[in-house]
Amino acid sequence: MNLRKTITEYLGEVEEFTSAASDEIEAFRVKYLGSKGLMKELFKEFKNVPGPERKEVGILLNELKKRATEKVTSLQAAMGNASVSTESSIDVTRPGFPYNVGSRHPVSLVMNEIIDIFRRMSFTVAEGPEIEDDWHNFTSLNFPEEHPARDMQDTFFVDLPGNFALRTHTSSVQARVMESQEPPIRVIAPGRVYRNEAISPRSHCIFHQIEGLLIDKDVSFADLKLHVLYFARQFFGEDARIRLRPSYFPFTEPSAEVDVYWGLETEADYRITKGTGWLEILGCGMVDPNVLRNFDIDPKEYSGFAFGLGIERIAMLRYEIDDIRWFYENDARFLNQFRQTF
Ligand code: 2NM
Repeated sequence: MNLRKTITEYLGEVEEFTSAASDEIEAFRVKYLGSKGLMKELFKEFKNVPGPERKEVGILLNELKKRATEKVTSLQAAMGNASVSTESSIDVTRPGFPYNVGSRHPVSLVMNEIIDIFRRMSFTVAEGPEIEDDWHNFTSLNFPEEHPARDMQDTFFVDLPGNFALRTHTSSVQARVMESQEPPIRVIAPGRVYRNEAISPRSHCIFHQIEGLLIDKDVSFADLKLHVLYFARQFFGEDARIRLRPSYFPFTEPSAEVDVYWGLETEADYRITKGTGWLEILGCGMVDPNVLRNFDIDPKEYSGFAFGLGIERIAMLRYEIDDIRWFYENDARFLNQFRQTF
């Protein structure tokens, strides 16, 4: 092996090598300077070089090592600078619009729309804890001790000292409002509630409600009807029609369920309204005097109405969503359909 010739060839190769790719530069480094690399091999070979040539070959060998090292250092430095400069530079050719700012969840969209309607009717928004005690979630609201809602089957109890559960409705927020404020009261309580129910296309153990409460002097059932009708027309359109059916809730007497007329033209209308043309949108009633008394509000002086509606139900109608579970899957294909661009 003519070592001098070999080294000269490698010097040429080192001279010509160039790359901006980190893996190529690393391969070059390993080839020349790695622990089993060319330089190791050539230095081993150097031991066999006869005396008269040793000085010249030795100088060449050191030169090759120096050049290879310099090459790696300079290419790595250039690459580092290049990547820094692309990251910090702004691509002025990128389109500025549409600008994707993500999306609001359909539950939030509907919740905000309903909140806005009641804000315009001078209701304020109240919030409260999701872990509630028995008094605020049940007892103060006239739920008898043996009411089925208090059962393990319906309520998620929380393993804390005291009698705590995940709130089953946002009425617990209204309870806290009545506890801390004097009438007149006009509040809505939007929020997440929990019920120990089997999960199906129509129901989930987590969902969202907006409940409303109005207490003042001389509040009548006619006022309740007026507010509900006004809401229905704001939300479903100016020509919306409603009907009230008698119902039962522990905290209201009398109580009613409210339907909005949906129509009965298409096959889907038949399916959605079960052939009636009417759709239930909320429950409501006059606040039971027992509830008022629990908060030291005199039922002879004051009366009030309350209502509650499920957001997911309304959102499913508005956006034609056929399975409530879509709301909690965080599937981007679902959520992106509500994306807004600016
Ligand atoms: C409903 C139906 C009827 C309701 C009652 C109260 C409170 F706290 F004032 F007693 N808040 N919300 C109520 C009444 C809720 O949901 C279907």
